[in-house]
Amino acid sequence: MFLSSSLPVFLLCVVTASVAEVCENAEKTCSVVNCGTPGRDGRDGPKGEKGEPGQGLRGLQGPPGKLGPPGMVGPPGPKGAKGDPGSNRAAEAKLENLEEEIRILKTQLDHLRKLQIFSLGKQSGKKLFVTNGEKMPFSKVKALCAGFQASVAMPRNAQENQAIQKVATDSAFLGITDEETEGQFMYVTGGRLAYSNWKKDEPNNHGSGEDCVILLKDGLWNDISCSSSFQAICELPA
Ligand code: FUC
Ligand code: CA
Repeated sequence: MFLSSSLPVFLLCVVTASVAEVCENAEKTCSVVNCGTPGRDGRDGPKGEKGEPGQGLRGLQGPPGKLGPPGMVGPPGPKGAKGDPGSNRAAEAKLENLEEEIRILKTQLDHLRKLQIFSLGKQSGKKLFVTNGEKMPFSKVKALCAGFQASVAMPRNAQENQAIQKVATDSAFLGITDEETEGQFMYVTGGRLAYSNWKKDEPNNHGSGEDCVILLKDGLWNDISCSSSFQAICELPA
């Protein structure tokens, strides 16, 4: 019944959209009075915003996981900028004084070296043999020479043997022993003998054993007990 009476108004609303006032009035009228048969469903609207998380059966948060392995060391960073020039005057002055002292000491050392070479008759390119004239067991001779960054005298040729002979005022130990292998004489600094000047029938490893070597006054060698005392002669490098 009311359907037939409202339809023209509704149609008017749809078709005559230009008459806004009429439409408004018609809608008002329709909402109250009912404007008849509803139209077909419109298209789906746009998707709505995401909803709030649900309140239902959510589990409790688990314990934190194990610590991971350390990361690799990164490449070195860029070089820093150059620092400011020093400004410590006191330190600079101290350094200058030290440098001057070093210059003086070097001059004095050079002077002493020349004097020593002259007084000991050292020839260039040749070892320097020195002694304090004291007699002592072989172990003491080794320690004495080591204290001067030197070795016990080791003649490697006839010329060196003669040079030691000139320095010695008595029988003197040589830096040669067969302590490691009996009968195999070696330099205390290592290596087999390059030269020898044994006296007739020596080495004989006499008595309870003779592992050390002495240079006799005539320049010949004899093997002797290392615990006996003989003159200490050290050699400094050529
Ligand atoms: C000879 C030497 C020994 C020792 C003895 C008294 O037999 O070979 O080394 O000097 O004399
Ligand atoms: Ca001997």
